[in-house]
Amino acid sequence: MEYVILAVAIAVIAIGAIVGFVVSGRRRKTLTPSSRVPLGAPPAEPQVGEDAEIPRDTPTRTIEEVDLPAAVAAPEAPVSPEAAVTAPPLEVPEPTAGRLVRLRARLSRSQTSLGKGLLSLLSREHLDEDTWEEIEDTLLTADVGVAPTQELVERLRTRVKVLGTRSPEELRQLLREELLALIGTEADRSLHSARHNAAETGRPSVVLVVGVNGVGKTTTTGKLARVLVADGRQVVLGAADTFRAAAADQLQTWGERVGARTVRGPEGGDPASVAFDAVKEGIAEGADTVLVDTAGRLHTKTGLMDELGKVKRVVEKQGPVDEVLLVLDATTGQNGLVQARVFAEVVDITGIVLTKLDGTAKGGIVIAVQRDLGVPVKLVGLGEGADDLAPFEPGAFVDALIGD
Ligand SMILES: Nc1nc2c(ncn2[C@@H]2O[C@H](COP(=O)(O)OP(=O)(O)OP(=O)(O)O)[C@@H](O)[C@H]2O)c(=O)[nH]1
Ligand SMILES: [Mg+2]
Repeated sequence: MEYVILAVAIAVIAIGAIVGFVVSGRRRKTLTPSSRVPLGAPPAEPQVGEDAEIPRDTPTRTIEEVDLPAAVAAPEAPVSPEAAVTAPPLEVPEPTAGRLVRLRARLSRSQTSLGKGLLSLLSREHLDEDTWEEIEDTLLTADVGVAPTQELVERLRTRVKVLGTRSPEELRQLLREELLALIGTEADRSLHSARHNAAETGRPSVVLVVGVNGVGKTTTTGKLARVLVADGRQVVLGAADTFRAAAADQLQTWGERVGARTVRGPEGGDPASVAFDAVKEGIAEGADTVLVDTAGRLHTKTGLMDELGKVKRVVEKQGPVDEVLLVLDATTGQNGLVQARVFAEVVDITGIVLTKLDGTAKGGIVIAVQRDLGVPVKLVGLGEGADDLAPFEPGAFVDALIGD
């Protein structure tokens, strides 16, 4: 009897458990669909309900997507719609053709003492010795340099004598020709910044920008990046001025404005290794040009000059440096020549950038520095604006000096 009661009890418990399980399962089945597709939920936001099902400790896709591009993608990589909202729009630099003509007003304002001064002196009725001396002084004051000044005065004397009567137009033409002859129209002033022939090396061109502190190296490197980008080139910048973090920031800001990547190293790091990495990056990216900005250094500190030599040698491990641009501040006049000579001993300068020509009457330095180094002026800086760097054109420069 006891066994019968026990069996009945077990049977009752087992039936109860089965009924409970089936009911709770039904309840779950009826709840789930209603929570996934809420009735009356706006069709525009179906993902709200889906998100609600994901446990809180599971990372959402949105976070992963935001992290990844910052960690691995290049700035030049196709921009995702989210990034496009935050990234500043790239600037479109002005075309380079005819920039010197556009900027000539700035030049002539500060150079009147040279060109216009010479013209008015040559137009005097009596060209006596005192007047010739004044002409000479005008040229020397404008930093043309002693030897070129004497040459020019000699040639002007001879030609004026031959002329006899001197109309203002004849004088202008004569002066134009002689100044042009002094500046030279034959030199190759093009910047060697094009990518090397893929059949040969397929490397980018490498441009080193050197000069003492404050002359405008970083500004020029930034402006040059814009010039190259405007011409359709892909540019990588190397911040080899590692003395101050601010120097790399300054360069990077220039680069970001036109979409050029900046390779930088730790503050106080080895400038040569940053320059090396920049070229390596340029090769990896298939860039056209790598522009390397170097530290402004006092030419009297031989150790620092040695370092510049090292930067060049290390870069050359990956191929030749195509262009070494020496930046000179035109307002420093003859002092610039002293600097130029020191730099020329350490690195083979291939081109000169004369900055701040907008703020000086000493445009004659163009003539003096070319003479001294035997290296052409390739670019001139005519202001602090982003597009105030112009390819140097002797004709347009002389026209700006004397007016046409
Ligand atoms: N007016 C004028 N100012 C210029 C020109 N080029 C550069 N500058 C200014 O000169 C100052 C120094 O320029 P930077 O490019 O920082 O000079 P830097 O040679 O890199 O200086 P360090 O890195 O300290 O050696 C800045 O205020 C520039 O805006 C120019 O052509 N005209
Ligand atoms: Mg700098």
